[in-house]
Amino acid sequence: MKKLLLIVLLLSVTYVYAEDGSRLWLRFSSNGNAQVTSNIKGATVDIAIRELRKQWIGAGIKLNLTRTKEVNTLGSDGYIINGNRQTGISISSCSETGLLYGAYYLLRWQQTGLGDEINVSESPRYNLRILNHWDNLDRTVERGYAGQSLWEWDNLPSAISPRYEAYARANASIGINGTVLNNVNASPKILSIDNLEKVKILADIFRPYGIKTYLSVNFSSPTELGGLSTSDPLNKDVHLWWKSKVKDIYKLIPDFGGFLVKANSEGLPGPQDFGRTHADGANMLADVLKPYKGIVMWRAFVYNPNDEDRAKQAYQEFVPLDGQFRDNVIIQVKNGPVDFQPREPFSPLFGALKRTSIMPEFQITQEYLGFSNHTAYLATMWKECLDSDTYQQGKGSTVARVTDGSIYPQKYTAIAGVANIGTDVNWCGHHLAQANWYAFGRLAWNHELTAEDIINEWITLTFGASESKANIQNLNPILSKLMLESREAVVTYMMPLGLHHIFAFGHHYGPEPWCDIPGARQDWMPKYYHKADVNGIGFDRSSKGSNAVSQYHSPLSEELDDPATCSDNIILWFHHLSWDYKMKSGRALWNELCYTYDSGVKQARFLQKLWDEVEPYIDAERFREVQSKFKIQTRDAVWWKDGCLLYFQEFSKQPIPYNIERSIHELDKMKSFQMRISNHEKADINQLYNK
Ligand code: GCW
Repeated sequence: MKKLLLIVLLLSVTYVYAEDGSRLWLRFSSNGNAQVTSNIKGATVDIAIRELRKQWIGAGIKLNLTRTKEVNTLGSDGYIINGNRQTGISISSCSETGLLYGAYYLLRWQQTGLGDEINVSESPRYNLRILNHWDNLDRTVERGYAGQSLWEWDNLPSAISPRYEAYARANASIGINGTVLNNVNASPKILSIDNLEKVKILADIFRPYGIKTYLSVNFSSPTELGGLSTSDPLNKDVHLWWKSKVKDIYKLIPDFGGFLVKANSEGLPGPQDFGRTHADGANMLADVLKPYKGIVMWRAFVYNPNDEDRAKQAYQEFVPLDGQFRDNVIIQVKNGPVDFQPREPFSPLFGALKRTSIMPEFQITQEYLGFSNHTAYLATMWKECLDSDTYQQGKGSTVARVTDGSIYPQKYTAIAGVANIGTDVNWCGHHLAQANWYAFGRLAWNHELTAEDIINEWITLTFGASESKANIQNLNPILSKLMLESREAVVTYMMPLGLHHIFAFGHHYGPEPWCDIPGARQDWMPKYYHKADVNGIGFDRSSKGSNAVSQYHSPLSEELDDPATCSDNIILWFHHLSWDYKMKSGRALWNELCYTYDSGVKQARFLQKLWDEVEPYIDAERFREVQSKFKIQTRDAVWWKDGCLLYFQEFSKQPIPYNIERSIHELDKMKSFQMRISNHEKADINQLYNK
């Protein structure tokens, strides 16, 4: 009996200290001993007090949380913190949420060890910082690689998973203040009363953490759910149906955030089915939400299988509607004009819509960046987009500034990230992918932070608590180098020189530049994008081709139009170049392509080596799990290089330079190989390589 007890005890100790990644970056000490007081009471400030009491180290130190109108200028989420670690610190804000954000700032500050004096004043760049979950009611997650959906629809509203609150806390700690619970490919059923009662429970849990709940809606809901004969936005009954639905929602969730809508895109219904415009559709919903201060996030991800270059279509569709949207409509625009490729130029809609609110949409889940197998720290990619100059109102009109209200007045400013979260114990399917959730929140709060600032902070918070200071000092430079170079490595072996969308049809994991499905939509086929032929490769979007360059403002349009000035890392996005075209390096294009793929493989190996270097400085569990992911990533990089080079060689008809690595695969075998990965599964690597 004693033995058994001992075993149970040992097991529970191991369990408590197992580094399974479930605690994310929230590893503050739990020996708090400060005195925390506040001049107000409330559910949100109570969380701030609880967090600080539990985690702020400083016996006898007073921490004071004050709600005061004096800091109104910082907006409702902003705060001021000042004081001294030794003598006492005060946080002031005009709202409870501001106090909660201040508390998390303080805990981060304690953890990252920045000295004794504190004197900061913070307010977010975007008012609405929102996660989009592509979660379905059956708990599958579209493009999700971290298990099932967190939302247990079958058990709600009665059974409540402790993960709901943990999720809210993690988001609040990085300033995320909104969540769209369900997939933009929305089932009308989400709006049934039964489901809304479940949504209410989640909203109630998220509310004290400052998080508003939103839903994606299907534009045909009046027909599909309500039984009406039409969903025409200008039809009176349709309007009344939405009005009463919205009333029901606000009865249950008085601070409901609003709707996200994917309409007339990839087969989903929308106002154009009734001869109406996107503005007609969005405004009808905006009008019914307005009395409750709800908003509509209307996606600009639209393209049709016609002769027009897919990359141009969203701009063509939305620019003529500029100025026609209500002030509670925000057009949600993916960072690039095609679809979350590892590198895209920014969408030309940024800055071009001058009288319409617009918000960036980033993809945190790695649909086109190796799922949860590859390491790709995405803050570098998002910064590339946010810092891009649109020139729309002169030099310095960056994507960040044309969306955050600095240049154009917007009633609401917002930013969205497609979540990479699921039921996996470590939340994201890969320990290092947690950094992307973290980075999205931090950039949404302050897009001026650098990718490097954010990763250093994340490393200290995520690996710091369980390790000694000395370890963190050793770990930080290696891991931060790895993370900062990781996305470029993925770009280099997946889409060198701007080659894009050559992913395998269906799952978007591996390469399939040869893919040809008779009768399939051409703009879903890799050949539509790479256009390889005996003369050369690349999509001609110059003024001699589709002229997509003309959608960018001068001088960028001219820069992109000329291959001599267009950056090499995106050159085949904008140009079809001959195989012997002389690149800026002096090499012919074919050789450059070979060298670039090869350097992608080398970069993947380098990341793998860097990871092995961190072994002495982190726990064995996370080390091993990530190490095995790097094996997969490196094998995949070789697969990309071999598959693409051997295939494109059929067109270039030139040898692969001898000083790059020999291929280890046969093209015919690669071509006949069908990767059987469904959207909802992780890539099964045995399927990939053992065939
Ligand atoms: O990239 C495509 C994805 C779809 C997704 C769509 C979108 C939710 O492959 O799975 O659907 O984008 O953003 O609407």
